[in-house]
Amino acid sequence: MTPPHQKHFHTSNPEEATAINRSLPEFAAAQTTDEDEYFANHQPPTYLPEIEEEVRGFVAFHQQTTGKRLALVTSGGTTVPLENNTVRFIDNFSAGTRGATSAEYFLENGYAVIFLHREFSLLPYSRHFSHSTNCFLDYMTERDNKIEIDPKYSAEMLKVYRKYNEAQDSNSLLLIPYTTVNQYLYTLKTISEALKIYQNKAVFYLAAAVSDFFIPQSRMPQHKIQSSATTDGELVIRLAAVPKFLSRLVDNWSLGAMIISFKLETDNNLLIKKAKSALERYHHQLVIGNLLQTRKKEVVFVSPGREEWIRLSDEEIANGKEIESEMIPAVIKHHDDWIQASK
Ligand code: 9Z3
Repeated sequence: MTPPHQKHFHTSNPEEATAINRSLPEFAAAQTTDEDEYFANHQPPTYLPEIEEEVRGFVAFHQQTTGKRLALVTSGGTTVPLENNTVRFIDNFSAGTRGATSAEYFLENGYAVIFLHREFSLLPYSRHFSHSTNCFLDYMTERDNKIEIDPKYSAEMLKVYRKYNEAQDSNSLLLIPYTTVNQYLYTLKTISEALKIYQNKAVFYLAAAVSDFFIPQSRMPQHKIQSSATTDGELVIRLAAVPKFLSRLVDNWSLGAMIISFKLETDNNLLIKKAKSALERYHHQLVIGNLLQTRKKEVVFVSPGREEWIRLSDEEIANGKEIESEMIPAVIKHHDDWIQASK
C-alpha cells in the first residue's frame, strides 16, 4: 500500500490525446557516429588492459590517499603508419616540450599527473638534459679516475633531481606511452573512463599534436610497400579523416572533468576564429591557441566570452623563463572556477 503522503503515478495507460501525431517529422533511425565506427573497425593495442590496470590503480591511490587533483597531460606527435609491419609512417614536428614542461608545473602546483606521451619524446625532468646536448655524457666529467657531474651543471641538476625524486616518492607521476594515432585514441578513451570517478577534480590538458588524417586498417598493406607495386614510379596514398573525438570525450568518456584542448595554427588570422569554433563545437571549457612560430612566446586562452593572452618578453625568454610557468597557474584558476561552478 502507498503511504498517504506519497503520490501514486500510473504509467501503464497510453496517453490518448497525444499518442498519434502525424504532424511530427519522421524520427531518424539511430546512427552510429564516425567515432563509434572508428572503434568498431580498429583493433585496440594488445597491452591496453595492462595500461588500464595501471591507471585505475594510480587514480584510486590518489583518490583514497592523497586527495590531490589530477591532470591528464597528453604530449607529442602521433604517427600514421603506412604499413602494418611498419617501415614508413607519417609524423609531425612535436617534440613534446609543451606537454613535458606543463606536467612539471602541474606537479609543482600539487597535482598528480598522468602523462600520456609519444614514446621517446620529451619527459618531465629528464627533458632538461636529454635533447639539449649531443649526449648525457656531455654533463659528466672525470676526476680521480671516477666519473661525476660536471660542477658547472651541478646546481641546476640538483634542483631538477630533487623535484624529480619528489614526484617519484609521492607516486605523483604516471608515464603512459603511445606511438600511433590508433594507440593514442584507444589509450585516451581508456584513461578518460578510468578518470570518471575523479569527476571535476580531474583536468584534461590535451597538448598532443594529433594527426587529422590516417590510413584505416581496412586499407593498410600488411607488408612494406614495394616500389614495383607503384604506377609510373609514383606512390599515391589515400588518407581518411580522423574522427573528431573531442565531442565523445566531452559527452561520454569523461564525467565532470574540466577539458582543455589546444588549437595549433600557422596563420595568425585564423587562430582566434578556429579556437572559438572548437569551443562552440565541443562545448568544453577552454581552448589554448598557439601559433607554430611563436608557441614558446605567446598563447591565447579562449573560454566562453573571454580571451586572455599570455606573453613573455624577449628578456624573460633570454633569462630562461618558460611560458608554461604562467600558463599552468592560469589553467589552475580556471580549474578552481570550474570546481566552484559545478558544486
Ligand atoms: C599544441 O598546440 C601544442 O602546444 C604544440 C606543442 C603541439 C604546438 P611542442 O611539442 O609543440 O612543444 O613542440 N597541441 C595541439 C595540436 C593539435 O593537434 N590540435 C588539434 C588542432 O589544432 C586539436 S586537438 O586541430
